[in-house]
Amino acid sequence: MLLPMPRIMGILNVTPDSFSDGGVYARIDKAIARAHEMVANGADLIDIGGESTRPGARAISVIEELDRVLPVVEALVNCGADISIDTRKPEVAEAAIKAGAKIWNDVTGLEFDKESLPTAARLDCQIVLMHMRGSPETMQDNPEYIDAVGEINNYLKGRAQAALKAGVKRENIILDPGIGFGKRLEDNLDILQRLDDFHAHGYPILLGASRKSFIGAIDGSEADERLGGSLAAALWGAAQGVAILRVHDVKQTVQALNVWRAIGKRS
Ligand code: HH2
Repeated sequence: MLLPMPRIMGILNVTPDSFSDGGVYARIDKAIARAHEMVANGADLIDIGGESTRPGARAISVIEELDRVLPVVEALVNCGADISIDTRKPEVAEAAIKAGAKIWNDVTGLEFDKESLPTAARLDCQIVLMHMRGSPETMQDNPEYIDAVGEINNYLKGRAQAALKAGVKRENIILDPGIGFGKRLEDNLDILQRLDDFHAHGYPILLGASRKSFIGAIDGSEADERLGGSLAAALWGAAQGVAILRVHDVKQTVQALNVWRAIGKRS
């Protein structure tokens, strides 16, 4: 049996808390070196983000975000992987796509700004529409669902319809249930358990479970101790047919997938 191989999206956070040392150029150099390392390790896509979406994270201006991400996008357009820009701001997405990025990854499902939908249609790039309950500032304040998978799936269907209505091409849409964004442990586990349900609308699925706090909620581990849990979630996602895995640990994820697929070939 030939098991599927999802595309690997390596995470590149160009945020001060991720790359704390040195001035701007040192930070950019470090970010670029990290991206090249991920490509050498098998990343198909590099997801560049300049604004942290951690619960309670501080929002930053368009200018500040562009200063952080644009030089990195420009330096990486020919790095051997497609560039994705992780932003909720249409101005940032537009500048990055014009600089050569191929994907707009929007954790707000194109809801953050009234210009988001028309900009997405105009840019004619791939769009990741992710589900989040509330905003990064508020999302972990007692999120509650009656049927997490059903409610998230309805939301994603609605956002895909809104995107289509605005003129986004069907083949450009990718959906993401948004692990950890306004979800309790049981909601994250339900999403993973029923990942295949998100294929109901016929769009590719992206899964971002890498190092997320639901792993720590299971075993008490800190973010830098969650490689094993991240690999378990990645293999689970691959078995459910997700198209893209968003990960920090590219090399280890590729190895896990290669071993899993080699075993699968024997049956
Ligand atoms: N998760 C994070 C950021 N962007 N985009 C998509 N499509 N799916 C995700 O699950 C997702 C995402 C949060 O993770 P990380 O980049 O590690 O942290 P931070 O936002 O604090 O930089």
